[in-house]
Amino acid sequence: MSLLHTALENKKTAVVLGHMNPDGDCVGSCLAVYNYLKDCFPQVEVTVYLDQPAEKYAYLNGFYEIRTEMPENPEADLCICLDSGDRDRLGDFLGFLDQAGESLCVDHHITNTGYGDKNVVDADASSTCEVLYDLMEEEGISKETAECLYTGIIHDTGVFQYSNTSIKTMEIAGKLMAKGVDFSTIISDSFYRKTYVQKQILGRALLESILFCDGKCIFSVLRKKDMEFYGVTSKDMGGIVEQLRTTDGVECAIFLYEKTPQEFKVSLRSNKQVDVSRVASYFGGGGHVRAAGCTMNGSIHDVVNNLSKQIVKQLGE
Ligand SMILES: [Mn+2]
Repeated sequence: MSLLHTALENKKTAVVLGHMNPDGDCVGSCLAVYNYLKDCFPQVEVTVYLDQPAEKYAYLNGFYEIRTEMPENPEADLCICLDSGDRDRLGDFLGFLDQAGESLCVDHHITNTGYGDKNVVDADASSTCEVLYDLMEEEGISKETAECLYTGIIHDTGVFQYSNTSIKTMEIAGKLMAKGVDFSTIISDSFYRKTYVQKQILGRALLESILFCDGKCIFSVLRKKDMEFYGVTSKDMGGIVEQLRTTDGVECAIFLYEKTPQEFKVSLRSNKQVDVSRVASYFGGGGHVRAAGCTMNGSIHDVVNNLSKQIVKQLGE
């Protein structure tokens, strides 16, 4: 029996938590567990608590059952924490972790601190959904659960593109396809589809991008006044840095947006050579080898200058 099944033994209530600003893997894994428990453990009362996820995930069964407010008395026999590397990532719902009788953490972040009573962390897995698949019994996975798992996998792999995609990832995706998931629609509507203003700011970011370092690096920035003009928030910035990264000849892409005057959120991507997690951690951030981020202060000129110094250092190695 898997740790998920043993953790549910003799439990009457379970809460499912993810991380702040939930992404596709977070929403997908939380609702996968929700659907799986509803089907296979009907005696357990299960509730998902998350910050309001994006409407584009509304096709996932259980989306409208997600609770977004912390109750006064956070209590549960079992607290299942998903896709969250440490306690603080649980955000407003952290209180459940200490109140619950028992906790189970399922994750794929290499930095996971093992904060659960039981932890299933596989840093080689593409996504938390991939880890979850192994904890579930094949016969118990409905089409609805499969749609949730498939969504998490495509979001964390960039539709099977990033280097975290393994043979096993593809095998699991194949098994989920066999459950009848509408993969074309899921990929198109939840991953590639953007709102009109998201397309507009993407276009603007590309139009105003600047190549430097003999075309090996590219950067673009969105200022607060531009974000206000288009009526966009940080949530609308997804995918812009990826579009910069795939520019012909580019090794390293930088995308900045202004959070407050002179304070920038920095996203970094690289293709083969630069370890952007080293660059990001130098400035107090973190992430993965090919995708990382940090927050920096100063003028745009200073921020890009400081970043490029660290990048150029690695390009010369
Ligand atoms: Mn994930």
